[in-house]
Amino acid sequence: RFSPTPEDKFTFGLWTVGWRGNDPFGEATRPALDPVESVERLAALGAYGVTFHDDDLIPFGSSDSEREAVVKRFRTALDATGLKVPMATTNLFTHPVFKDGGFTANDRDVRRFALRKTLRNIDLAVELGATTYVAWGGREGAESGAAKDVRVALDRMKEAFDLLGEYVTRQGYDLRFAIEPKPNEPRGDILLPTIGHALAFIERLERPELVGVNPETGHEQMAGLNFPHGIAQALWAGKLFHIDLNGQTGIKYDQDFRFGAGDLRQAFWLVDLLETAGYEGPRHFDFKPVRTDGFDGVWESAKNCMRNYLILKERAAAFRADPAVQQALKDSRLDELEQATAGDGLDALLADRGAYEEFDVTAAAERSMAFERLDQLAMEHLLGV
Ligand code: GLT
Ligand code: MN
Ligand code: MN
Ligand code: MN
Repeated sequence: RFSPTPEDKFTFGLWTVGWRGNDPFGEATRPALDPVESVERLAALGAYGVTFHDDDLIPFGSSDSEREAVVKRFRTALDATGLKVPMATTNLFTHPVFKDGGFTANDRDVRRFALRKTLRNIDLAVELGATTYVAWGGREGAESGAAKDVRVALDRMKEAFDLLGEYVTRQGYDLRFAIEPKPNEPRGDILLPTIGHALAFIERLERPELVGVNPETGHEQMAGLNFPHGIAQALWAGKLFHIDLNGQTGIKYDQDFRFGAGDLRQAFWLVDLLETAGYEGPRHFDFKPVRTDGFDGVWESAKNCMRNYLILKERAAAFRADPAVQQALKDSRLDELEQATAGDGLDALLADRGAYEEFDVTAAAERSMAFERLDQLAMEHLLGV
């Protein structure tokens, strides 16, 4: 029970289990992990796939022959374990050259390098079978006002995504992009800080159909936002191309806890949403195993990201199946929300005296919404009572 299989479509970034525990105040607490070992262990735990930044797999600055050897060894591990690579991404944040960003760095030569680095890894991503390419612009931003002309930087950001879209179209690749929003950290303020900002940006691109979002639990919560609500809007817009699941407790530094830690209620509603809304993409974990632990904690937390998802999936399904819940949903008139407000048309609405002139506002205001009972039922299902 609660043991995953590849059908559950759980995936992990190589950089998650491979995080060595270095933070702004301290050095690494764990040695480096061989990507091949990560592939083998994640497969043994029941994962479906792995994802990677170019530099997670191929150390920055490797020669072409070194690159080839690394990729060959990685591919052999994938073939042996059956793990898939549904997504890949570019590291445009670690090397000092990206200190002012990649696609929106003030320096034009840095922007051209960032694009070439991305295009190069897109070729590899497609070769390995990826259909989603994530773009997290962690260094795209500023610490001070005059340092970045945000409107112009957005022009450069658009230029980058338009070029990437042109490239995959020309190559005939089956690959879509997913922008990952984050409000801050490592920059003081990052461009495209929330799901909403990213969705609005995408509509200005040359090929908006090629670009969606990859929201991360903790990133929206760092902005004080409700993650399931953001995911619901991304689904509503047809833009949930990918998702980064983890844990966060409120507005503070990016905690990247394992999924299920942090805001447990939002995790419950998120799983309920993903499992009922027809989201078919990978359930991708982007977390950092706490730096206090050794590799025991790394594999324990990787296992438990999946276990917690499956527990919440069971709890959410039990909530939806409970006749008392179904009655409570009716009492709270969720079924009425599904009815069009003026399916009879604008003229009928204007002619309907009951809608305004004769509307009993006092009686309507007195109707209880009965939300407290509904939420207590949810909580009891979540707690397994
Ligand atoms: C980095 C970041 C994550 C992004 C990854 C993709 S890398 O660890 O903190 O949220 O998803 O670039
Ligand atoms: Mn992420
Ligand atoms: Mn994060
Ligand atoms: Mn992260």
